[in-house]
Amino acid sequence: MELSEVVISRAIVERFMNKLLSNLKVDVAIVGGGPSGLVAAYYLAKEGFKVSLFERKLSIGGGMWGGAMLFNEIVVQEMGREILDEFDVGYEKFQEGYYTTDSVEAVTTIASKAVKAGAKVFNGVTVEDVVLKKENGDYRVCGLVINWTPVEITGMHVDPLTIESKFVIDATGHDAYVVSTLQKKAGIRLDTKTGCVVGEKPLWASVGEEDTVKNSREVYPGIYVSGMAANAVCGSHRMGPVFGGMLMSGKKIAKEIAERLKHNVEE
Ligand code: 48F
Repeated sequence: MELSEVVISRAIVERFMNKLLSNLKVDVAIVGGGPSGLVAAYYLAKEGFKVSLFERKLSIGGGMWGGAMLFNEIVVQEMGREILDEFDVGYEKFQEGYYTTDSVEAVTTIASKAVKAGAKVFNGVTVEDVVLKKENGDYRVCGLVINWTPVEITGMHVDPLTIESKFVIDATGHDAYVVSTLQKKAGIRLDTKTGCVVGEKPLWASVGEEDTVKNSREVYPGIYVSGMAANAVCGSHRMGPVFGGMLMSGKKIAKEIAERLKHNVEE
């Protein structure tokens, strides 16, 4: 069969446009495709909610690919083992309470489960801002402002598009980009001890890991933080190449958001 270049191009353009059009209004818009964002995407999509995930880079997986110092193995402590089991990620016991997994297997398996569960991933897309509106007298985050990453990198003056969502998750890692931008631009008070982004503390694995799950929550109406962004926003420690907390943080907020979506957002 003689292949038609026009058909190939039309197939891509039409399919992508349909995907984008059907994701302009979603239940949950997730920013960042690291471990916490991908796990949250999986659990929410599995419950039947409409979930889209926006990732600045071409690849999803965030900080998992490189293990530690490019040694591509990651450690998951007892806390996160249930996620490895649920996602069917192969792992080995190193010693009591410590498990290791090949980081490439972890990323590809977790990402595949999230996508197969129905989450739509838009890669090469940078979230530059949120949509903030007054609803019933109170401000609430109602969506995302997105643009192509090459537009951001080249600094071209090109206006963005917007996504409407019932909830946003900032899963952008150490920078906590979305919540930091919201706080700076809107001058609002976050639900943190200072009302602002408190900032990340130096490395302490145990405390950082426990806190990343505790801190994964709604920090302003309509916007949740997860993973390392949760500790950056709420002021706790980084934890280095141990991933149980990241995985469990995604599961925790997915459960909370799912409950709220089931019982109507405003409760
Ligand atoms: O950093 P990242 O892996 O986030 P995480 O889920 O996990 C943190 C761990 O990888 C590691 C750690 C382990 O204990 O501390 O650091 O908290 O993934 C964040 C993703 O968000 C993307 C970024 O490219 C990365 O893939 N991202 C960041 N800012 C934006 C963004 C943005 N403005 N728009 C879209 N994607």
